[in-house]
Amino acid sequence: MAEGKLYFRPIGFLYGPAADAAVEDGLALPLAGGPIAFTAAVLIEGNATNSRRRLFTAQALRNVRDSDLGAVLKRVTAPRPAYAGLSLTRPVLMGIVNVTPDSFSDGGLYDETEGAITHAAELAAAGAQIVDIGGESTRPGSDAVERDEELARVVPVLEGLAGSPAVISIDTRKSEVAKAAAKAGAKILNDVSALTYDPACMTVAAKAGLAVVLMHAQGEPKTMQENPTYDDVTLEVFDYLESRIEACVAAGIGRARIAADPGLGFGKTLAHNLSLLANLSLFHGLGVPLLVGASRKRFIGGLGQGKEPRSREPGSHAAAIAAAAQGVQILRVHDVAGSHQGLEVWRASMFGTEN
Ligand code: YH5
Repeated sequence: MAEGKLYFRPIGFLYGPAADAAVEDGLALPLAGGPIAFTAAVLIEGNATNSRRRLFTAQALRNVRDSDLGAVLKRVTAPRPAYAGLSLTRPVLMGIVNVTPDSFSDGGLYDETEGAITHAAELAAAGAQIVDIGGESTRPGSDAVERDEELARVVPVLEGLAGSPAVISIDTRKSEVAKAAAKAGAKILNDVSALTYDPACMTVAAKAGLAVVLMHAQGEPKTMQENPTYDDVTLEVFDYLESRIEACVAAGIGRARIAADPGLGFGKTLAHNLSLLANLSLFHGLGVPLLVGASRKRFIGGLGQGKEPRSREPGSHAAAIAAAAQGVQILRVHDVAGSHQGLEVWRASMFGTEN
């Protein structure tokens, strides 16, 4: 059947008891092991420049005899093991902690360190199961930060977080920072270059037993928003993440320790970001947990009004819920308390309050 590669986008989602009942009756299939189920799927055959789309119901899929389809179905429906010790059956919040001079008014390293430790503790108390500590701004237009500067920013914060109930994630592209972070207790390496900026990150993650987040980006932070182009953004991002997952597995980072992220805002126009958001469920075909970070990014303001990052919160909450509704397991957010409230209300309305 397949001409070229086969991609699979689950659609028609059911939640909670309705999902369980439909799976039981063979009318739906579990998305990444549940508790969301999908009742149909778009099969995409081809590549980024030439592809064909066909819609199948979950029932009709059972009559398709194709080994590529069998393999992708297995990846899409298989339960995801715990990631960095966290169960993924409910949305997990990753709270963002920036340890960069521009996020605090008066500079001084002591204030910066204390401020970041306090902020991380507040995020954990508000419902963040992961706190992501970053000492290099990778926003559009940012310059790279020297290794020693980045180490000086993040290591005291990581040390101050020893004993925190949250899983600690280090947002870095540098192996020396990843190594120091692992030593200070970080369990996740969140790398916006998917371990390509500094290839030694791969060895550090494998040796230290870190879980990793592999994020897609086109270009370098400084220039990535100048003229990003794709033939088909979702298929190209999918292929890239798939190849990075395979590279990590080959380097000894177990599949259970890998999460994938389409990298909203990283070398993407508004249209690219919206395509990715609308097609997030495709990425379950990677067979690993998914992470999405839309929080306060420029494209949120590009839709509503929102010039100031803080005024982008309502749109950020909507994006987080839209991602969770497609089964994205981990959401990277600034406003943990607000996101937690929004997701809990969404969950209770869609799943009922029993589980
Ligand atoms: C991400 O998506 N993003 S740093 C520009 C903004 C606001 C926020 C005001 N690290 C991600 O958060 N790691 C960053 O406009 C990330 N996924 C993962 N895994 C950029 C950021 C931001 C940029």
